[in-house]
Amino acid sequence: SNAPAPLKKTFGLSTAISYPNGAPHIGHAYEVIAADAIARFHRLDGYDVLFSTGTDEHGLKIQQAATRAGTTPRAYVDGTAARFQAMADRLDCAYDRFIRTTEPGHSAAAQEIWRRMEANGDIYLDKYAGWYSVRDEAYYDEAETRLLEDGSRRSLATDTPVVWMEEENFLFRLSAYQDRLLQLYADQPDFIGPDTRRNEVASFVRSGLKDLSVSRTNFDWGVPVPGHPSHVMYVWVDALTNYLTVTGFPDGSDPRKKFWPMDLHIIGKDIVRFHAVYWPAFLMSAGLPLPKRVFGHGFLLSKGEKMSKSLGNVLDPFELADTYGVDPVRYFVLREVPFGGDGSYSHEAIIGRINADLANDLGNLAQRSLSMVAKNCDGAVPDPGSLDEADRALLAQVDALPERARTLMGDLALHSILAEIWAVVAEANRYFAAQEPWRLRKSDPARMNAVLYTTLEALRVFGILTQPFVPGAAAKLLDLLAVPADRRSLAAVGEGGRLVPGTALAAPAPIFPRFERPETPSA
Ligand code: ME8
Repeated sequence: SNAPAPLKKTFGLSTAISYPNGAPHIGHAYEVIAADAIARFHRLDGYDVLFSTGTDEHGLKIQQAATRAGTTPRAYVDGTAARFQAMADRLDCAYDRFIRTTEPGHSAAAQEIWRRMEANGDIYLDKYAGWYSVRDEAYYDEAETRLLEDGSRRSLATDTPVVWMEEENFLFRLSAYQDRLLQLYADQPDFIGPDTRRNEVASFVRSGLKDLSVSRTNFDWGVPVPGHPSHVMYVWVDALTNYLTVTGFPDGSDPRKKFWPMDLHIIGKDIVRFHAVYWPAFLMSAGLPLPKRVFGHGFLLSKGEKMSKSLGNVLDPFELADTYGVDPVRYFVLREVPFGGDGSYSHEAIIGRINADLANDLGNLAQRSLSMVAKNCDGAVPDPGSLDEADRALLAQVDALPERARTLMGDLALHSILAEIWAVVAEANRYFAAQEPWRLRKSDPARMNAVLYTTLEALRVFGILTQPFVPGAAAKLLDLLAVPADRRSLAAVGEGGRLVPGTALAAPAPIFPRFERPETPSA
């Protein structure tokens, strides 16, 4: 018929855009992996998804890094931004858009939001003085700094060096938005997550907002302020606008316009204030809709310590992927760290997860059952005949997983989704051990077929549900089960998508090898 296809539900999400002033580290990897899992989950659940990530390339910090590297900011960021994109690719992150704030289209978006805020009367020129942290690209009050013995100062919040700076700057009337922001947090309790972050932000706003300096004149590596080319925009105005740029803003006819407002900004806990205070205030001022949710994940520590170049414990995501494999790294960070809290990486912990959860629990179950099918069922999906109580009980647990996962995804409890899938994997292992299909080959082959069929069916669902988290291994598992590409969505779980008896299966191959190398990777 000519009836138009029903409109797909949309889901737009972003990571923060990283400063490419050095090499990407495991914290950057963690964020893009988590966002990718969320994006993939929504695609599997039938949403039309826009998933953006990228690099935040302007500002004094980048300009200084380029100078130290003996090159121009442009040449510098072209090199370092490419590493961030290569990292996302290496980690199998299927972003739809990698945005660089030095793209010409992005400057147009930043200038347009500026013009709208100005037209609304929220931008004015004033003299600004304060303690400036280059690292944070932010001004602090004296009370927010501490004096060191050598006479220098540091920010109390971030422990970064600050210097006294006076500039004639444009200010944004942030103070005018205090009540509207508090109203927003009250009306939309989900706007900031997790809850602890919302409480912090709300009490910060309640304590009083001062107007925000939004232009700089002491360097020029940034987006020029419309009509005032001696000023560049404060890097956070420029950076936050990336979320609009990826939806085509200000071009109203861009097909991606439907993704604004975005459903979710995934960021780290250190930049919640920028996303939950400044960003909604800018958008309110510009008369644009607000994102639905900002979620601040925790920090990934290296053996319980903050990563730093001086401690020599900075983890290189490329090296981790080479050592352990992409899927194990993804699984580890998503399973080990409750999403929203802090977590710790260690060689021992990741090997524990690889060998127990992946190789043993899921990998062995697949290997054992598929080998039995290859040997005893002519390498084809067996005919289950009639299922008994135990078979049906396992399938009921397996089939309930998508709905559980959807609910947990609503809370962004990524670790809990994996825990629940693996609880059913454990159930499937108990079932397999209790049914002893290897004993049934001679005594009751029809029953053996039912047990193997049920086990393969459980594996099919595990394959479908683990795709967002371990896409490579899940695809391999679904290939081994000969599941067609168009039957791999959440909708294919359950009766409607059951394996078809007689379908030929390829020779089984391990999906999750054990990690055998005992030595730790070089740091
Ligand atoms: O903040 N563990 O860039 P960035 C987990 N350009 N996450 C971490 C982390 C760690 N150890 N270290 C950093 C910026 N992150 C700005 C963002 S958005 C409009 C502009 C997270 O390169 C951090 O919280 O310093 C942030 O979400 C992201 O990595 C990029 O950090």
